[in-house]
Amino acid sequence: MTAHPLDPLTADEFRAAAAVLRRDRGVDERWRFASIELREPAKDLVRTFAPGDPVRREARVTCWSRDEGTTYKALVSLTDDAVLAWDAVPGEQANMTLDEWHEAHEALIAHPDVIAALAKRGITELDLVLIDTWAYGHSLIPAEFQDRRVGWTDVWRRSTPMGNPYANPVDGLHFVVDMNTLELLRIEDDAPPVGGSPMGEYRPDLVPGLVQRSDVKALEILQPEGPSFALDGNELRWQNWSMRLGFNYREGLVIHRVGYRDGDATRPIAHRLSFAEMVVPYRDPSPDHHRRTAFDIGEWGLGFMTTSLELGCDCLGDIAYVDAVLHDSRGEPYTIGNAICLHEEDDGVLWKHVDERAGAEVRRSRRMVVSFHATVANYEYLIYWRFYQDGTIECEVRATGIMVTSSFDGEAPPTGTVVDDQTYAPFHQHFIVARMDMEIDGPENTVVVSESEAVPVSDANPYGLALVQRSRPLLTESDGKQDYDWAGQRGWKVVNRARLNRLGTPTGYKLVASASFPALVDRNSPIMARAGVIDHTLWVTPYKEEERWPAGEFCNQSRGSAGLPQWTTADRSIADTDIVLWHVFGIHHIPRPEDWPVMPVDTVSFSLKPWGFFDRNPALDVPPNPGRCH
Ligand SMILES: [Cu+2]
Repeated sequence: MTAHPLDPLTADEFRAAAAVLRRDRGVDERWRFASIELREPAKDLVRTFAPGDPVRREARVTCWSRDEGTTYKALVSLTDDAVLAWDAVPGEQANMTLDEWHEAHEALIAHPDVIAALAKRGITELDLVLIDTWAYGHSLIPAEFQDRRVGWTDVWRRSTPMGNPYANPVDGLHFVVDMNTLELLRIEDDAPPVGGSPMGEYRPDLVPGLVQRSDVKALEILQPEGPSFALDGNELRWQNWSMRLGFNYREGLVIHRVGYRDGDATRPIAHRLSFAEMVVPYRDPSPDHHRRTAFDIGEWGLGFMTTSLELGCDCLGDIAYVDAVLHDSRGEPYTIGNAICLHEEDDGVLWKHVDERAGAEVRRSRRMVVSFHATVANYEYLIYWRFYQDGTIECEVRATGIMVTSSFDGEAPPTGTVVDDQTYAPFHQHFIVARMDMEIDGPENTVVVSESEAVPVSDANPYGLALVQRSRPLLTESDGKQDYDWAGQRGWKVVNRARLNRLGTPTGYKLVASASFPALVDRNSPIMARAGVIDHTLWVTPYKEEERWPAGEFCNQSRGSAGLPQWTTADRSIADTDIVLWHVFGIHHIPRPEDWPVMPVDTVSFSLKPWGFFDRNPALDVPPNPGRCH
């Protein structure tokens, strides 16, 4: 039984979606399912849904035949057991699948030419070799392979069976592989540098001479009365907050229907929050790195990359976990246990004042954390959505894991940081695109850009102290392409101009950006053609159901221009309408020596802060810390 129309697909529903296409469209064992996901119902149906209402379920499916090669998109009615749409998408490659990644390794490691190339470098223990397939962009694919589904591989070598493969790059050796036939198309075998002897291990038993510090005492989080949140199906409620949790192959965690109870009513803030793309161009033109322009979401999928969490390690406290169900490339469901972590955290002081007569009033801040972790080959992304008692929503990303490295002889290349003996980590960038389908007090919202301006000295401003805010609404999509500007402290508010607060101003939420950086990419580069989204801090579009992927639906081998750059050429109105906010943020990663051999988390974030959404501080009613303060 489906409890709510936004609940993710169940294992049975994945099976049913695949079965309908096998029965009605001849999808046989030679096909792969790239993705199966819920087609979310229309927003007005969701808004008016009441428990017990009938629910119609539909699945979107992308699949292709390994023999014929054409990608197909299907819409399947699970309720009616029927195919509603079946469209060929010639010239596009579906996202990569984990099955292909594993199968490419198996096929290549058994190939005599691969074995010979490894032997030439003195590598004969094949069990220690990892062949790691990357997707790569269309214009970089050799002309004769352009019509194929291709992968480009790195080769890594473990020093010991449990050693870190990314500790030892097999420099200059790459395979171009047909992902459908698993045929080895080409070997790129450049003479490797002599290199040095880097130490790239991080497991304590493998780090020579490592003595773990002995002065770390136990730290336990106790919640004797249990947590303050409640999970009912996929609906999470905590203090005044409510939201629904979703999950799919591509975005991983999706948070729907975010609302805040204010008096008797729950006021909507966002219809849907997720990460819609992550683009990671490596900024090193050397043959070992020039094809590295990963679309971690569009090519690989944050959901597919999600890993299980472990109590006491990943999350601390009174935890509730939510499992996620996804599917393999045969359409068979599988479960990622403990995929989403729900817990509360103490967050220091929320507000405080000491009065000489009345003494101190101090409240501790607590936050509700909804998180998940994805491992994308060498890298980890830890994603935290945090909801605070003062109405703030904060989204934090922590990047950790192992950096890609190469060996060098002589001078280090200027496009990386030396992190070990004759070993460098190339500069690269992680552009994350948060998709925020906002709904401040209702669907019709407007974005206002505000900047601070110093007023010149004049009779009215004799001391030059006056500072004013200049604000204007963004009316069309071309207006909505916004860049961060530190000098003016530029910021953006999503407001509902039809809903005024006690002070007579529109209710709103402000996007507080703190991790924006310029793309610093040549306009004529292939990556800019494929990922034009990285060119702005903010994009605003009117909501359209099919506009979900900011760098295009099919990023794998994409040629370019799909997604936000294309949609926004229509220059549609974005005033007083159902808008989607796309925020580009991330890490301009100039590696540090300390990022090696495993990176301490590099943390970036942004916030959505109430700005006139409430009439005053909404956290006046937070009581002193139970049992501690008075
Ligand atoms: Cu990085």
